Amino acid sequence: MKKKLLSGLLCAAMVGTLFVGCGSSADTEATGDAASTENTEASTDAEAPAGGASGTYALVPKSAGNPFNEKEADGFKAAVEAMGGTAVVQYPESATADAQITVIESLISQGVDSICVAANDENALQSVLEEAMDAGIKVCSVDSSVNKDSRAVHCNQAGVDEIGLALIDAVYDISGGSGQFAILSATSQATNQNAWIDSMKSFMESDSKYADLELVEVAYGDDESQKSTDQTQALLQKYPDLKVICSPTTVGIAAAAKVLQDQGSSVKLTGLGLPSEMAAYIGDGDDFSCPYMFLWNPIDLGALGAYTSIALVNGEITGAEGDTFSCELGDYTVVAAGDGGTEIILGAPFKFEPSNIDEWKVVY
Ligand code: RAM
Repeated sequence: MKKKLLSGLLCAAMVGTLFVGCGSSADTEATGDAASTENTEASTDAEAPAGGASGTYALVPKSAGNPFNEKEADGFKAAVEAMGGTAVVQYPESATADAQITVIESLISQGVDSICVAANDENALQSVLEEAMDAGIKVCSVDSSVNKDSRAVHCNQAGVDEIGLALIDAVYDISGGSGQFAILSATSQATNQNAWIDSMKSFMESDSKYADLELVEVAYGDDESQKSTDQTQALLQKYPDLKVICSPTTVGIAAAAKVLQDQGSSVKLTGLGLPSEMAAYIGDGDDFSCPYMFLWNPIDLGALGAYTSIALVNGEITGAEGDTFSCELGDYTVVAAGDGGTEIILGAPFKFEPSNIDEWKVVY
């Protein structure tokens, strides 16, 4: 991993951009090599591969004001522009399906070529996305999926169970294998968080290893910093014996990390966080609230959404299982997804811990 980072930095020094050609998810290791995580900056000076992109490709993130979503959007925009296309990034007014429906309706009337959406609800966008597809617009989801009938394919950051297992194992490890833990999630309808939480629960049900762990509550901070702070404080008050909070959202984990560390709480934290936001809280010992956490490269995830949109519009793929395409990130195959639809997987979740957080906090 260090080598990849160094080679990425070297690449940066040489060509002034880390976005293109410095990494490939194809050589990502199973343990999570942060799939071309060294790609830190958006760039528009890449060579467009044959096939290129001449249309207008839209991204609808989950919500504005979330640094993860902004990095995802940076990656999307840079990839579209590098391919010669026009990128439209349109944030909904709030992290709700209704706000996304309004945005998608307007994209349909603008006649964009594709819509890539990080969904605030798995099912509620179906009718507007079907309308888009009927109008000839190619539709995929990224980060947080829409149901199988609402998309051609989903761009997934990592396998759902890979993430679920990493999280429940972290809770098990940090708690010492027993005791109370709580989950601080994003919105209650978020497809991605709900899938990861369900996966954690099914590992708990199916493996006696986790029998002494008690999930006391799933709280929702709605990917808003203040609400996540309030929810963390409420959990601490309600559960005096709480050992661990697991927050599978970058907004939630950053808010909880601050509350726990400022209060000198003995409750420990893990989950999914941006290294740049979490560096001050990751460490060993009582002074730090988070021993370790996981994530993937949000810039690359956005870029994968872009390349997938372009491949759909160009007719290189239809989103059917077995379809393949190549892009600057590597070679990808469309595989079956757990919901009966199909997906393209970016890589494996990567573990951020005291020994590597300083390297990664400057990357994303
Ligand atoms: C938040 C968002 C996003 C999720 C990350 C981990 O920023 O909810 O959808 O993928 O956390």
